[in-house]
Amino acid sequence: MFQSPYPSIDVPDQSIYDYLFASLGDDDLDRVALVDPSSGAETTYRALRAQVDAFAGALAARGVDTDTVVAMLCPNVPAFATVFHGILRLGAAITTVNSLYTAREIENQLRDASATWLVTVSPLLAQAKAAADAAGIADDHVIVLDGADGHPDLRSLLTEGRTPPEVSFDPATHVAVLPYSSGTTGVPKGVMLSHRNLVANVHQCRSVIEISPDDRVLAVLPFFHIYGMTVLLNLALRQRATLVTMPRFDLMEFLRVVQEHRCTFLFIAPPIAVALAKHPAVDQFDLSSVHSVFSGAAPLDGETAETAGRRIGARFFQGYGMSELSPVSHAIPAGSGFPVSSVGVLIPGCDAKLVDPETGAELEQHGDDGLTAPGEIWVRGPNVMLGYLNRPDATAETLDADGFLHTGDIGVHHVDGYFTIVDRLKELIKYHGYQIAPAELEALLLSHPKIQDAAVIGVRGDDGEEIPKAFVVAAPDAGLTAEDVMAFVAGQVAPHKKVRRVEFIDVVPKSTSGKILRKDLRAREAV
Ligand code: 4UW
Repeated sequence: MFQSPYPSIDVPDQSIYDYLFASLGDDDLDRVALVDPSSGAETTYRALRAQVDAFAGALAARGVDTDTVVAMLCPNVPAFATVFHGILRLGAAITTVNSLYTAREIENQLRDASATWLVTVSPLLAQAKAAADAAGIADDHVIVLDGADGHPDLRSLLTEGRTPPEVSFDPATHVAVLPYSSGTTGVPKGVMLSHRNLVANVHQCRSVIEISPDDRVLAVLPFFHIYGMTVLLNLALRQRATLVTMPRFDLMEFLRVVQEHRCTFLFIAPPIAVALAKHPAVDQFDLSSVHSVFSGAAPLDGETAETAGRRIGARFFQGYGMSELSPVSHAIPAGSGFPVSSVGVLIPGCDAKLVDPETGAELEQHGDDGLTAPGEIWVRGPNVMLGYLNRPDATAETLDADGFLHTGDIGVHHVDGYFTIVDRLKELIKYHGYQIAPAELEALLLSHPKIQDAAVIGVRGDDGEEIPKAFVVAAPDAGLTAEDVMAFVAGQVAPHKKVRRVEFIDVVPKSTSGKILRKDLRAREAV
């Protein structure tokens, strides 16, 4: 077993609200917590806490309590922090929805999570309302932050000036958030993360990812995804840094905001590292304020990161995690000198095993190259999820009796203490850091009247990025084209889930028990 090189930590026995806001000192209150570059509006920590309390009070007055699940369909705007922490303060649970989701995808999540409230913004109201109507959520439970007829809005809720009630729950067992993840297999499932999971992961990260109160942290990674949620909305706010919010990624706008707001710390996914390394526009901006860039959510090419780092004069780091780990388990510590192609060390409080997927044997010996053989990474720690919502079987397949979470990722360990991710065992596909569950696309493909069978795997696109490819068995004489298949899927899913390549085959390879033999399809791609 491998252990974190850091001393063990005591996770405070608190709600995430108390951990972030009850601990605010007098010196922190007038610091700027959030900046909205579109208006220049700033929110101090004092104002943020007051808004969180007022929002919690207004929702409590409408019956939201520790049994309520609230869905959030909202891009990165400063009010996200108010709503998110206001709901958590009441002990209600939040399920965050990808803001690019279609009505169908939103409805699925609302239903699966049993959400009875939805918070959104007016540009997303059409799909939000269609989904809410279908899931039986009435308009007075659909809050439109910037206002829409017939819906509560943020300003009116805050100006009620209510005080939130005292609530009590056990931070160790009470669900705080329900992000959705497909885990190692199947369709997306609600990942039950407790208050303790969220508090733990921030507490664990604080000594490794060194954000200071003087940092201006760019918040372009979405708050609805676990990476942005924990590292930006929780860790950066706990460190009393300033978050500069961006509702969507656009390279020119990204560069302009970094320059104008003198951002110091960037959290990115690998495609942004590629742009920083290669795009000509980067030289037209003054990015000298940036000292650190952290990449995660998908494999980062070491050379690309080094080129980008030299070009903008910043240190590049990498972290690794997954929704089920709240999400961080590994990160490169500042000053460690570990290669940026690695994911660094186990954060405090985490243990890990590397397990040979064929034999189940634990891999611990380092070879002459300083590396172990590749094995599946299993992680244990206070950040490991409670389980999947209403899915005891999937939970049991992922979380073992000793408390280890089987990540489905293949890594190696270096004798100096760092890990490198080398492959993925599970079905999951990542497009620009976002999850795609092959099982979800396969079910959708099978709903097409001219498709008899289908299987989806991740392949490398022309630019080396992972993309989903569908293998389709068409009905005889169907006259179905690859374009038809792609258009059929594109009409029903968020853009990142689009099928980007199609191959027609005679039969989908399956095991005797009917499971798709994805490795056979992968082998077919390799030749
Ligand atoms: N290299 C290769 C990586 C890497 C990776 C993740 O959508 P989820 O559930 O969660 C995430 C979390 C990303 C993240 C967490 C904490 C952190 O510090 C950081 O970087 C600073 C990023 O994406 O997807 C989880 C899956 O994404 C893949 C891997 O397959 C994992 O199981 N993944 N990070 N550095 N692959």
